[in-house]
Amino acid sequence: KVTLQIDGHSITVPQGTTILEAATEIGISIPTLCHIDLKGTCIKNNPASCRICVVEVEGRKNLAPSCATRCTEGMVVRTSTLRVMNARKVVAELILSDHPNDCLTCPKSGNCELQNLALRFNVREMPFNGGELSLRKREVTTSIVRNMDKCIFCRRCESVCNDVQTVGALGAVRRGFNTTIAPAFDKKMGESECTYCGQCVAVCPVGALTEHDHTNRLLEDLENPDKIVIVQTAPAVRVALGEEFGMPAGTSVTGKMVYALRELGFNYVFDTDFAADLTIMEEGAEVLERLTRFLDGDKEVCLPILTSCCPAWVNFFEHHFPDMLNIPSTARSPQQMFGSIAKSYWAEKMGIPREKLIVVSIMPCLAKKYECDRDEFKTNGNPDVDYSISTRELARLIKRANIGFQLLPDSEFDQPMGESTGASVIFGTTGGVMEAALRSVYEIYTGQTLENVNFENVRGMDGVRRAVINLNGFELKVGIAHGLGNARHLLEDIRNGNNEYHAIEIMACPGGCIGGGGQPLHHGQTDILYARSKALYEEDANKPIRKSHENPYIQKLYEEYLGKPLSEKAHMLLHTHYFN
Ligand code: HC1
Ligand code: SF4
Repeated sequence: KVTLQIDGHSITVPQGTTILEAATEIGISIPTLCHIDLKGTCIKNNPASCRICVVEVEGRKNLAPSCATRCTEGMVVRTSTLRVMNARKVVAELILSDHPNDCLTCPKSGNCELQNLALRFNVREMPFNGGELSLRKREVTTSIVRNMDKCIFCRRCESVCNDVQTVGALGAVRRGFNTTIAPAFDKKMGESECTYCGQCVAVCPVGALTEHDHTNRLLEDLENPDKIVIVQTAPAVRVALGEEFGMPAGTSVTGKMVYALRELGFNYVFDTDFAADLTIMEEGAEVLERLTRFLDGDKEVCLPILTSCCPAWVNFFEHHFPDMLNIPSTARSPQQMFGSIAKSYWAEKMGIPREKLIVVSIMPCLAKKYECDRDEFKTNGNPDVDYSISTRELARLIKRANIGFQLLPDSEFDQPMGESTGASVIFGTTGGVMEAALRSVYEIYTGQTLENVNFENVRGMDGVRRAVINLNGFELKVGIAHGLGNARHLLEDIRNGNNEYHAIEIMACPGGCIGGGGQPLHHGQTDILYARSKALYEEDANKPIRKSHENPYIQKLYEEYLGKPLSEKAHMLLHTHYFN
């Protein structure tokens, strides 16, 4: 342990603690820009390159970057002397000298860390402006917009893409004034191995990486009298949307969200959770089918089975594990199952022609935009889900439509595709899909009622988790990974023949969908992820039905339309195939 003084306060911290960490512990908030450390996940970037966090250390001539300077015994630190404040302001002014000053039209305005610092440092003029501005590329993909003239070289995106996701789609290319952050050889993101997970967007402090906004398209559709516009909402959206309206992280706003969607003009408000229950029916049946074959001694059976609801994960394994495409479940994601059922079963029931029906999804995710656009989810060019908007886009729409979100009453989803169980709502957090599957697989496999539906041993935030579930004497070994780097380790193990699992859940984003690239920005605070996760488990606990196979409208859907899980019709509408 070492004891030091920061701004006159004495503090004792473990060896190795940085000045920034020590200061944070006693409530002194030193400004940062390039630094990010999402404790409890592996999201971390600490190049100490921006110099915004400098402090004075007694006895040292130069100012020290607090994010990279370790505390030592007897150190005396000052974080807010005039010299320090002026140095930070000059650093901000220098960054701004090569940054477009179009804050008014920037998609990050109001949520931009550079803008916040300029305000905090009282920057009132641009002393270094007037020189040449570096012109860098703009690229629009289905999911992400890359506006590189706004890039400040914090390298957060690069760290998250390389170290956390192990995709390696972003890095510095070219030199000097022409340097930019891009895929290798300055290729387009759309031509790289980018999975559209959106984690680079989630950590970008400025407007260099943002989502592809579909809100104007949606407003036009909602105005069009020839269209019936329906919406589905992903599990993770309801526990994060409130943050955009000043509510504490982890406030569940399901009822207000439904009310707001009706106010916006959607004809029907449905729930992706309904389709998550349907996913469990199909994926659960696949698990049981493969297990039965395995127990019968079939040597050809593919185990472990991997979940397939996360589109960035699907993209990742298609690129990096093309030799293992037979392992993942063939079940489509809940988003796509919803679209498929809405444009077949429901549209037929309602007498709505396919071309008249627009299906929109609200997702915590940016890869969902790309998933909507995949050819295998289209019929004669018409997508099952027309497009997806993120939690942040929905919040912007609600504000634009003058809806006072905080004061809204609760409203209920429409039926039948608004009915869901507790099992489906936990899909939004890491481990939730596995837990939902276990609740159904257990009962169907053993024929016994599961009294305690809480599988605590698959919950939590550790990057890779293992659990053994006793199914009437058979030990089912399950694994859970979140973050693509963790997933890669698991898959490489399996490729090398070290397979200790029967079933694995993988989500691309740290925390699962609650930490998706389309969620309100966490600005490096891990507490937010824990609060969102806790709120999902609370919603689950408060649901009258907590097992997917007990959803009465899912039972009806099979009776009236699909027959049984893995039937020919179910295969056609609810399953998919993978490409390399
Ligand atoms: Fe997800 Fe899923 S849980 S992928 O994380 O399986 O995005 O929330 O909607 O499709 O249900 C996301 C969340 C979401 C799907 C479901
Ligand atoms: Fe990398 Fe994900 Fe960003 Fe693509 S979206 S560049 S995979 S972090």
